[in-house]
Amino acid sequence: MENNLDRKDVIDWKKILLPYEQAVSELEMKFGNIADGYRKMGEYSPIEMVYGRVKNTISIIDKARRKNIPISEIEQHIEDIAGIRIVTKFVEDIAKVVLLIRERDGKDMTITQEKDYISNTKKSGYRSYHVIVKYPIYTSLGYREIFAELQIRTLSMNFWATIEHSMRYKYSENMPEDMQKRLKLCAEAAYRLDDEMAKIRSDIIEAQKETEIKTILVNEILDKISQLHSSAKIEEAEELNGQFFEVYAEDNIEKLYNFNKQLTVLTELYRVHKTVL
Ligand code: 0O2
Repeated sequence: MENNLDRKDVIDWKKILLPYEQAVSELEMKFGNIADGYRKMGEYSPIEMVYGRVKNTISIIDKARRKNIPISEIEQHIEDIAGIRIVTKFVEDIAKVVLLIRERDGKDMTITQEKDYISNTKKSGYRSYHVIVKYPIYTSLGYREIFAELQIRTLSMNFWATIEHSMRYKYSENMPEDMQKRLKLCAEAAYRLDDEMAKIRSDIIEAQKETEIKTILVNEILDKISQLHSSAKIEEAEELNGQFFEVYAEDNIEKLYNFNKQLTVLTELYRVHKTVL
């Protein structure tokens, strides 16, 4: 197999990897922003977290050897040099994330392949949904189109894959059978965890939504009180601050909502009063 790697060719890895590094950082930001958008609207986000990595040179060389790919052709044939992990809480959210990606097809990325390792769990126990895209990128080196692999999986699938990956790395191709069996058992436990969580999904989402709405309300209230304070309505602001803590202690979202409404009217009144004077 070694004859596939022309050992005389000196590869400028920095130059090869630069567009992938930039693509990973752009894609992390794009999907991270979607999650932030949901949260800012007080809505449940199907995306829990996003992180990416550029495959390291050792993994690229090993994969090229495994697949008989000449190093000069890695960019055309290795599709996961840029990898983005989009992690969800629940299995059900994976389909929603895939839809979000499909909506972008032909816009800022082009889907070339989808691999469903959730319906078709790998022999190792690996579960994840992969979408391979072509991603256009403008770097200091000019315009390029590169492959990126978006791996969508739950927290539980991600936990298992991360541990299994480090074991695979440790043992290279020769993982002891006993370890393989134990990892399979862990994969089954991860599957059961996803299954149990799915049953209480709606309760969890409801609780999370309430927390997000409460955070938005509290931020708005504190913002209005601080605006009053900085516009010299010191006594009024202090009085309202005290009232806020009383309402907050009651742990009743309806009351917080009404307090915020009253505060909006009050700040508006003070604003009009100030303008008239
Ligand atoms: P790394 O170190 O993460 O970069 P194919 O020709 O499609 O069969 P390919 O290109 O390897 O083979 O695609 P596949 O099987 O979809 O794997 C792509 C990536 O998915 C892997 O990259 C892993 O990141 C992840 N993956 C696939 N199978 C497993 C598994 O059994 N366990 C874990 N932990 N991850 C897996 P690399 O290059 O293998 O590894």
